[in-house]
Amino acid sequence: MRLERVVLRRLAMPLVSPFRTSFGVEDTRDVLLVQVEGPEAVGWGECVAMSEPLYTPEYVDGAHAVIRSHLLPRLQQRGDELVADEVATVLSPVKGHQMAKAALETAILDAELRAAGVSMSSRLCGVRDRVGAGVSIGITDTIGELVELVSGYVEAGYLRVKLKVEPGWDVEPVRALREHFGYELPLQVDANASYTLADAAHLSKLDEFDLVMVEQPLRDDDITGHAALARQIRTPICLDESITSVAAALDAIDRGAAAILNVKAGRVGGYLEAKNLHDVCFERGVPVWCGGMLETGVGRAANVALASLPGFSLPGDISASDRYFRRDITEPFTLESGHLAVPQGPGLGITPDLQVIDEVTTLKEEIIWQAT
Ligand code: OSB
Ligand code: MG
Repeated sequence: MRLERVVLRRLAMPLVSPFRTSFGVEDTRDVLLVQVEGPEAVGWGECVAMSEPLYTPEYVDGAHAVIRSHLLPRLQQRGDELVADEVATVLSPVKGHQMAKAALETAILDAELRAAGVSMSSRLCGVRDRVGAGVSIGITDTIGELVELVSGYVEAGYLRVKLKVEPGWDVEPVRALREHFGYELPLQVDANASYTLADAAHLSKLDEFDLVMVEQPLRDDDITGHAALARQIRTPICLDESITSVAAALDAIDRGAAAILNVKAGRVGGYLEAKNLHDVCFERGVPVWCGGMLETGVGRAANVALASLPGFSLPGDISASDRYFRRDITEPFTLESGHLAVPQGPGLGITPDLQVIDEVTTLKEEIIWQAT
């Protein structure tokens, strides 16, 4: 793939409402957008790293720096021969930085697929033309506020609700949602690593509410703890933060630490590795679903394509654009009977709106591609 220019942009995207988790509050999404340009096509990738290193060690300023100083120079050494399939291998000497690597690989893959006229969904061997939409609900000040918020999403047609929890905000809000919405509503919780194994007895109080899963109750590096917790609670455990690679996933599955996996391309270094992760889980009969990171239309398009693979048997954190943004930087994704349509056009199948992008751009850096 011949490339001539890379544009790195930082966008400030105001969220429709602040998103609160056990690790912090976000009211503006600081997006790092990667655009690669060649004579045949332009490709886009969104880096999902957040402003602060609280969810994972990566953060957006760090991702920006590692792309500029370490990742792009390595890719440029491959010259015109560079293809998306080898991006991960070329970048593998650089440890970690999966979200930065994923954004670059996605942009190059998108350009390649656009030039070839192939959609991301077909490249990943997707089998669905629409995917089930779930919604992730941040921590609210009161239970009344929570019930009102969830009512709106249920009325909009979301197929399942994920509630962010933390010590002090768990059993009572879950009880309130079950009392209000009944047991038909698929409901799950996400702790973002805010408990310890000493909380096992407390977490077992969630068992009576018939949750689809509890996501990442313990620390990222505590696979042994998750396996021990799995023996003490009935609610299935899903891992998110812990799953940084296919190898980490197999380890967690084999040790009984995870019954379900949240697949996020940014966390494992790209959509091609995310597909590999899906494939090993599918082979083993481990259900997976597509996680989200408050993406704009660029990242959302890629997530929807990923979720079209056959093993994504549970609704993902794939919401309509208006769940997060009043105005998206692509044509908005909308909810139709609880689903989002899988883009069918070449590459990501969306068209970034340069005028809207310019309006929210806080920093723009152009790099001439020099095949060294
Ligand atoms: O843990 O899944 C998570 C958002 C940012 C960082 C981590 C997580 C999340 C979400 C939101 O839960 C998912 C979404 O709707 O994009
Ligand atoms: Mg999570």
